[in-house]
Amino acid sequence: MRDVAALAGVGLKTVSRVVNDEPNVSSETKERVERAIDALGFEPNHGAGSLRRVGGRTQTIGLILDAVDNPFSAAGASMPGEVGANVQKIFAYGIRNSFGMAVDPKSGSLWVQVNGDDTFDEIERIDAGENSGWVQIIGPAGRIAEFKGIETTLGGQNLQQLRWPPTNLADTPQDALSRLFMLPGAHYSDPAFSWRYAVAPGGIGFLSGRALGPQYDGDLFVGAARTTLEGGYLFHFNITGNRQKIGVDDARLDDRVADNNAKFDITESESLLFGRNFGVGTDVQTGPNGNLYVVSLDRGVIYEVFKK
Ligand SMILES: [Ca+2]
Ligand SMILES: [Ca+2]
Ligand SMILES: [Ca+2]
Repeated sequence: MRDVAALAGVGLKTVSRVVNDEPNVSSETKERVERAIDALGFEPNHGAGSLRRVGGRTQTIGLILDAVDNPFSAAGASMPGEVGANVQKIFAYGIRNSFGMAVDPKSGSLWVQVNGDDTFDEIERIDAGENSGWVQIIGPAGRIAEFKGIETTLGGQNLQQLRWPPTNLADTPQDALSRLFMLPGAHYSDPAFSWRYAVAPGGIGFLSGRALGPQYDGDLFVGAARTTLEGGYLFHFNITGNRQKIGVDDARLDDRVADNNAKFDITESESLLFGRNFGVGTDVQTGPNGNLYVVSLDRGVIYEVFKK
């Protein structure tokens, strides 16, 4: 409003009179103010203006917040410079290596796939402010001993880098949880599903609609990043009615962990197998006709999955 007054060469009160269509303003002055309003793109805030006119009491509490959808807005604001600005952009962290991300069409929740090194690939529903645990934890926190046990004995006995060997991992869930770097506003949660030994999931996507039958509406499909298991599997997951968790049919998956016996072993994932020989599935989408489409990177094709 000050800028409008300056440009029009009038006082604030005059601008206010024009904005509120009050008398005692010459048509020439009114026109000048209106031109300045147009030039500056000024939009009067009548709510704010009314505060003064009703004697300062509206029975309304004003609250000034920045970026309420950002879980680390306050944490970032307390840190200097670019560090703070970047922290304010974080939605979730502690996520190791993800090739797949999808939004649940029924709930709006974000789901991701996480690749471990040799152990505990994950499927996760990611909330604002989540710390998924890497490097201290992957898979359920209660399985920390298996994570450490396998990574310290299998293959290169490392976590695909040399700075931080798996011998550094905690020995108990409590110790692992206490070591997590928690920004103010962060929380840890276990994955919705994981595999004890890596099966290298790839692209993920939800089927939206009943084109494949009502039983598949809203279900999650997971492609493979490697062709070792079933020539590139397509796994299928039911989501629970409240859209928060994965539903299972196999009692061995009640713990939401496929306890397979080696990398790329199907043990405990048999009930999830929906298709095979999709190659490296980098994307899974519902098409305009409601069918399921899978992008195969190594085959250079897009597969359409439809009901016969
Ligand atoms: Ca995790
Ligand atoms: Ca390893
Ligand atoms: Ca299990």
